[in-house]
Amino acid sequence: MNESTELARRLVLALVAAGVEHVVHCPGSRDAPVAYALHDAAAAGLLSLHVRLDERAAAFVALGLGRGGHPAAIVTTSGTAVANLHPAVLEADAAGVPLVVISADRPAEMWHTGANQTTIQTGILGPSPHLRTDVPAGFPADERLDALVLRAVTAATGALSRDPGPVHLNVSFREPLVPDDPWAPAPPARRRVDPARTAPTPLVMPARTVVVAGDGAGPLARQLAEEGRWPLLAEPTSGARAGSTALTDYQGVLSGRPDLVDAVEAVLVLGHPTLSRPVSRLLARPGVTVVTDRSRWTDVAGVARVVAGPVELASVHVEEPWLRRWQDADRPGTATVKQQVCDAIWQASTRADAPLLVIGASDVIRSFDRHAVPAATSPDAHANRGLAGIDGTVSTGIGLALGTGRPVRVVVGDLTFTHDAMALVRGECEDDVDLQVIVLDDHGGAIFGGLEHAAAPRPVLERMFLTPQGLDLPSFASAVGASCLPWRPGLLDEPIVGRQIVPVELAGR
Ligand SMILES: Cc1ncc(C[n+]2csc(CCOP(=O)(O)OP(=O)(O)O)c2C)c(N)n1
Ligand SMILES: [Mg+2]
Repeated sequence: MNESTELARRLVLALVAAGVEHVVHCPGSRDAPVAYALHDAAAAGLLSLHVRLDERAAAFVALGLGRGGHPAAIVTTSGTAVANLHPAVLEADAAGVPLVVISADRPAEMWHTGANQTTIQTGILGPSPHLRTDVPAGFPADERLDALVLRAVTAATGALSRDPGPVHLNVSFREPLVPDDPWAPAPPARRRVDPARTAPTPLVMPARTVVVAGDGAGPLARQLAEEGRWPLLAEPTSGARAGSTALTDYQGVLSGRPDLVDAVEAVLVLGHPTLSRPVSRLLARPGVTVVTDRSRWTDVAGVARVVAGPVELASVHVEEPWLRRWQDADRPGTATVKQQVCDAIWQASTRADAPLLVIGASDVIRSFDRHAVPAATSPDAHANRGLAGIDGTVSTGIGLALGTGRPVRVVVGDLTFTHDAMALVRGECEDDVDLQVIVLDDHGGAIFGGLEHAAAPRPVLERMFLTPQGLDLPSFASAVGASCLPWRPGLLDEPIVGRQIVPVELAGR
């Protein structure tokens, strides 16, 4: 067997052994040894393979797989292909999502020679990868490679470090790049590192506490708020915006009722809150306790006491009127059409067997945050809040659908959609996904019209900030083979079949 084929086959088996069940592959020549090995491994039922043309979108597909609990690897050829992974790698780092990057490279003797498609790929993804290494051509294709891959996957999942994120193996292949024999691999024995276990830390909090649940906080935030009978200020993708203590327009309460804010004795923070300035001000006060399961936490003002999760309340002194005062103050104003649509989508997403929800950055997630009324259960809602980019959102939804096998509803603004629209192209050999993209079209970046830039002269605001793109959504849908459905609330009760674009025309001009 030739050297590159041997290395690629062992690499693929090592990924499977370490628990990687999904691989996203982008075509090229230098990564051909891995392409053949992946194809054979998928044919043998060892992994699910997804092939995508555009590395930038592909990396967000892999990120979406990781978000849905299916840590994925992405394999690319050399050159600019690798640099296209950078946005998703940054998001994976900031949001703590496992992502295993494998870039193919030419052997070191060809670096700095002007050889085709050859650049310096060592460190090309900057400081983001939690483990990064070169795997030179001729690296022993034995248990030493298995161990390296296990280390990389363990670093990606954060099983030991509590710091999940991206890792990068830059693997060089020497020609020949084509296998000279067929391969029918058997499943390798699973190797995994058991996660560290921690007993719950007892937590003592005063009666007048409020709980802030940012992105990814999880159900513990809701549980603590309900045990302590504390108001719960939960973002849409916290996984905690539900139950008897969750408020709807907590931003409105924080801005409009300084008496309540002044009475706060302590703030308990879980997850990564980013959506509102009133919450940022609350988190800059004394008495903030952050509970974190990761080795990172959110404390922009630098004032917080930090407690490693999980936690349990040591003793609870309930002061029932405290919660009631907040609930009485929670009176969302009249909703805009965008906000009404968001609340309708939210309610539909709380039903049993509802599609998974992906929420785009910008004004869209803030519309959910102001107006989505908490129900008995929280939707399974995701957003790329690590860096709050408007890129890769459709691809993230596709990855979630591929990993979970469930339909996904993506709700985005018009610019966020346009940024990642080509992700809706389906390769002719690839499985389709059940993915509905609801595009809240207000002709540009409405968020800027609500910021200080609204004061700019209209032509400046329009050209430099709003930047309407005028994408013709029905024509685009037909160009990529998706269906285009007119918006109506009843649509939310119907099953999602195939790729669908649902334009919602909003007054924006
Ligand atoms: C990759 C990236 N580029 C630029 C930005 C800056 N940005 C934030 S919101 C926004 C406009 C988004 O507009 P749209 O998706 O239509 O949402 P809307 O605010 O209109 O609801 C831009 C350009 C960003 N967050 N991410
Ligand atoms: Mg918009």
